[in-house]
Amino acid sequence: MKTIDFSSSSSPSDRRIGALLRHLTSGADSPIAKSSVLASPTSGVTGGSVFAHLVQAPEDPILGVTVAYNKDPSPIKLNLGVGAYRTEEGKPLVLNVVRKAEQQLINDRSRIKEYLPIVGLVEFNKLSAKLILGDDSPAIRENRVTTVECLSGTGSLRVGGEFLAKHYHQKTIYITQPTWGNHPKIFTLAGLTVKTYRYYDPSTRGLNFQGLLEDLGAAPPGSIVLLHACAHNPTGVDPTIQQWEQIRKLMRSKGLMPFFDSAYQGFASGSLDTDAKPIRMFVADGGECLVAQSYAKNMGLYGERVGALSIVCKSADVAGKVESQLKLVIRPMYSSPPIHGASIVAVILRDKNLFHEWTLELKAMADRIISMRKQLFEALRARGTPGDWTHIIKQIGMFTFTGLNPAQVSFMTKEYHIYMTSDGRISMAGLSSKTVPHLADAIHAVVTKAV
Ligand code: PLA
Repeated sequence: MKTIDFSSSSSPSDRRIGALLRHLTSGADSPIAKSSVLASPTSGVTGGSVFAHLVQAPEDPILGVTVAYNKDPSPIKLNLGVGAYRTEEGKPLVLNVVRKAEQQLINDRSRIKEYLPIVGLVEFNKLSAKLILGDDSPAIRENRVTTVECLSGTGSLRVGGEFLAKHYHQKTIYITQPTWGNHPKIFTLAGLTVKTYRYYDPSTRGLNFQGLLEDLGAAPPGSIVLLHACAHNPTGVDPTIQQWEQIRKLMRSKGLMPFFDSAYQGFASGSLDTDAKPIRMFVADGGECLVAQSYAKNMGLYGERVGALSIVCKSADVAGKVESQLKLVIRPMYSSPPIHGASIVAVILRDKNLFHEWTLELKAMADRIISMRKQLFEALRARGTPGDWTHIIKQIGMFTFTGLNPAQVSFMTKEYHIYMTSDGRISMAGLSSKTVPHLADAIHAVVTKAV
């Protein structure tokens, strides 16, 4: 339908009609107002909502656990769902070094709140690439790495996924079976086809290395492969360095494209360098890869949504073109990233003393998680709980993949107010010496009960 703008017409009679229309439509009960509003399904006057047909969507399998936990009035409730670090007192932790960095930022009156460039805070990007690839990385020295600040790990994966969907010749990404529940959704929405490769063997509660090699060996040449850099989520099972080397050789021989998800650098071993080793092995061979970094866990900056996507290229020339195209992905998605979280990270990474302090705080978090593993294992042993629970101490990082089934999880939630994801994953970082006995009691009850 063509609409005529009477108000701007040069004809006096048209302008009069325009004025009359405006007059008639300005009153709520004017005939024209009523009829035109009635005809509009989005108006407040007519009956049903245009969204009435929607079905209630289920809660997110991980974040929904917190929603359920928050509704539970029980004083003994325990949230082991989302991977968020808690202190021995069960409280969220803001790192001391983060407080110091924030104070520095606040004290600096010259700081402004202008938009960042599309690629984010340039200093943060440089420091992030160094943190993950190493101070002495030849790829950085040769300007072959392009890094863009993104919205934490999730945003980095999404931007990387969309970039690949647009510009890479292979549109299939292989992800581990099982994996973090958001991976398939992120990559599907980014425009890639998602397939899985074998990773975890429930019978050994360890790595199915043979299955992994077979599946990657059978993937079409050039396929993208998502690799958890360390502290695999949800299983806590990582390849050894020797196995990583075999994976690298196989992938390079088939031209598979590595896409690393590094959400837990420093959380697995307590050392930033050790946890970055698999990535550095791939970069050292001169080949290309993508790396998504998150500062949510290792700097405790969960809600600041700060992360980075690095793409290691064969030459500086290619890296420049890649960056120009990444900007075209980011600009219509969220325009440019936030300034605060990236500034905190930059302050810490650029200052030797703060950096050192951070590594100590990070190690303390990693050590507390390791100690929780030992305590839970001992508590089950003390109770004579049937089954082999050594995987609790063997697995790495934030999570233990207990092997409990959904019915057992649901029993523990109902009877013991312990909240965890239905796949039996528990966040060791949510546990404390005080709550270990309660969890051990619940596990003991559920495995001796034949739920
Ligand atoms: N990649 C992996 C493997 C993750 O486990 C997570 C977070 C992310 C990326 C994304 O983290 P970010 O966007 O916050 O940086 N996984 C959590 C939280 C800790 C979540 O589900 O969002 C988890 O409980 O699994």
